[in-house]
Amino acid sequence: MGSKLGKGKKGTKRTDRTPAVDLESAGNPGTTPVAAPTPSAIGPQRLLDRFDGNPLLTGRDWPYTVNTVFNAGAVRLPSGETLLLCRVEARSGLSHLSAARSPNGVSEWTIDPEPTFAPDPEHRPEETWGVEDPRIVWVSELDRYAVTHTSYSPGGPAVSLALTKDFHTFEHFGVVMPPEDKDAALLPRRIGDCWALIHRPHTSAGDHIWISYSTDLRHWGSHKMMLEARRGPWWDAVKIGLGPPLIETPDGWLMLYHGVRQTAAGCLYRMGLALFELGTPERCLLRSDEWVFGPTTPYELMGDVGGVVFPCGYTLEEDGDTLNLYYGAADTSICLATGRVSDLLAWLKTHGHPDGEIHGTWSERHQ
Ligand code: BMA
Repeated sequence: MGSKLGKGKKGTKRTDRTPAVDLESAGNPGTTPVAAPTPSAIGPQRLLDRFDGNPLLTGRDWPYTVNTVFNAGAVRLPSGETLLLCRVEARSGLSHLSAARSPNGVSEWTIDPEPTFAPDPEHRPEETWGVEDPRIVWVSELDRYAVTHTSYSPGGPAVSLALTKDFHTFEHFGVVMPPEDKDAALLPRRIGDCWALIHRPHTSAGDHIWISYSTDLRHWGSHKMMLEARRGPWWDAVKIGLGPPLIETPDGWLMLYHGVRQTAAGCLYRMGLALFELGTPERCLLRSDEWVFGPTTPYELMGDVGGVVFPCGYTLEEDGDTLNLYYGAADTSICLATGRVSDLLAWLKTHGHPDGEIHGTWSERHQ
């Protein structure tokens, strides 16, 4: 029996997306004319609306004593339930993963009464210091969910892979990318003959996003850099890493990635967008110069690590377009923001450009 939580909130409430400048110019003929809003005036933050009932889950909701819960992988189960595989940080500082299930993705959470996926250092020494930050992908060919997560030990953070059908038992593949490496997700299908894994190795040359290929999910090669952290004052200058698993669209694989900026007050974790070629996913078609989602609310600015939004999972509604983005806030809670894949893509097509270049808009390049 799990712990049942009912916050009594039904569905996500989308706030009015119409920008204030638009209302001023359209509705007040007597006032000084205001220029029509440009796309940048509308603001990328309008692409995602925070759920009014945020945070969805905190450590106080847990059926046992914990420090915090954050950075959850997400999936919609065949039953229609939303399952979040949550990173749970114990008061020791070490993390494990626990499943929370909800009929509507926002309330009435049933949380596993014990850790769903506890570290097992005796059999998996790479988990001596815990398991963190899962991403979940349904892989039809395997008839399994692929869970990629950080395994942490004195050897450093590494990427591990496990397969599961039910989130009760897991088949552990062990470390698939050695330290230091994090922020990994599998693509849901093979590219040609190969599985593809996106991950973020830490090297002396920086923390960039890479993709690697394998025919058996155990031996990985053909490593290629996919997206480079920028430098200097950029919002994604210090390091970048994959957010949730990639979203397949007719235009390419849509990536939501986190970028880190080091400031005098600490690090800021924000989210940006990039698009990659379907058949050659290491080829970046478009990348946003601006972040689209960043910490602004008290629950994102204050907590164990303030100034962090860290999405690891999403679900799509039946229309295939409405996006429920689950993110960790301030390493302290699990929150939800909703948007539309089509809006993110449209914004990226007008605001993005091929990585490292500025060559006009998507439409200009595709005439
Ligand atoms: C990253 C990861 C995340 C964490 C973030 C902010 O390096 O460890 O788990 O949310 O830092 O602290």
